[in-house]
Amino acid sequence: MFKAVDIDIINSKNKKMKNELEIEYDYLKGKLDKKNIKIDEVKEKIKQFQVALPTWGVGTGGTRFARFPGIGEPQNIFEKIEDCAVINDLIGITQKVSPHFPWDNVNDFNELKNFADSFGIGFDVVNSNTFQDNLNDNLSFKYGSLTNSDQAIREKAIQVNIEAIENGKILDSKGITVWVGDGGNFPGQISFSKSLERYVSSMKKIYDSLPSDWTIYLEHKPYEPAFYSTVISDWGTSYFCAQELGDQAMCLVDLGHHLPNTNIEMIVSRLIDAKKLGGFHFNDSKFGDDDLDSGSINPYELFLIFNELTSANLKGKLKNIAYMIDQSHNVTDPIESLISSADEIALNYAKSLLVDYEELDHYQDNNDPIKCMQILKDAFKTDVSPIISYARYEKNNAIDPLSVYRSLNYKQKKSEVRKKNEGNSSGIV
Ligand SMILES: [Mn+2]
Repeated sequence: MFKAVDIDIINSKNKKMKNELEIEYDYLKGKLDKKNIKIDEVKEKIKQFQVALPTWGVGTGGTRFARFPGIGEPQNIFEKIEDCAVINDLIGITQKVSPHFPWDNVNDFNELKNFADSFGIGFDVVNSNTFQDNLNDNLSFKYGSLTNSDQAIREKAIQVNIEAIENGKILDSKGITVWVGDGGNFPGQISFSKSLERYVSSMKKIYDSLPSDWTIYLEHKPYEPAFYSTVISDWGTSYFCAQELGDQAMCLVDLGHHLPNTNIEMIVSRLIDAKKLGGFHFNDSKFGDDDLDSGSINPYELFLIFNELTSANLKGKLKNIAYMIDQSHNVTDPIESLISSADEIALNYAKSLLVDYEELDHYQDNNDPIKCMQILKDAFKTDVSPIISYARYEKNNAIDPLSVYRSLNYKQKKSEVRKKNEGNSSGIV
């Protein structure tokens, strides 16, 4: 910790802001006291909350039309770790990164682990990529990977996943997320039935390679890159496959992987009751898998998702949920987007902790929709930012991380030492 950002800079900025923060915190404490909510307990939960950063998220993203590289962009996994460490030194709730293989492949994974350790950064769930071709052979993923009609190509896709697990073991990861872009662009192009059967059969081979303390996360998505049908298109298919695989297989909900207006919070509840909710990819969207910053479009949806999680947690129904950000930052400095997104996620988690679930239960059972709606709205409308800022202050992180980050002139300095990325091709990384 505090190798990427000088702690003296954080402390001196905090010193100037502390009085104002205490006034705001005490004011909120007074308001919450009246509702019998103990502000310090909420703050302690926020201090323990963690959400993982995606290594691909610190590079400038792009659309399928173009990419506009930023200055001082990280060019390899080591530089990505450095950027993630800047974020974590400032906000303290992002101690782990989630790598993507083979994008983040290195020759020596022990060296990578030691490097990350020196920044106080650990490794969360690993991700496998079989949605593009990475090796110069004739086995292409153009027509699918784990579900390809050619067994040799399926075996190659399985191998990519097994290698990701092997890399993750050295990095002390405890899970792998599998998302496949497999599907069809035309009616009749693929057999729905055969492709699902091949998926399950391929996944069973990957599942058999899992260490006993690992989880495999299945990520669904309705469309893109395939635009007519996708093999793991929705939570129902994901749940079916996770059941087929066994106890170590769980479903992962990427907020952007749903059609517009889908009730994602209800899907969350269903998966909790089915004991198959494993993790999240946080982002926001307006139309599709837009990969916009968490809470930037529909913060109320984010709150309602945490509302389901917190309510289930109080009933003892929740365990080991892997929280991760999965966004593409096309027009912002990715570091700024990730600071703001992690903040938004923590804010909405904190708001869910203000809900009196016994009271909500009471009004639900007594068919009082207005009171039910108001209970949730009251929590959502409460400005809990002093809690988040105070939690950061007590962990020696920045009260106002964005202003500290901007004062560092970090990307400008990095642009003088990092190799310039001339690439402006499309694609997410
Ligand atoms: Mn995702």
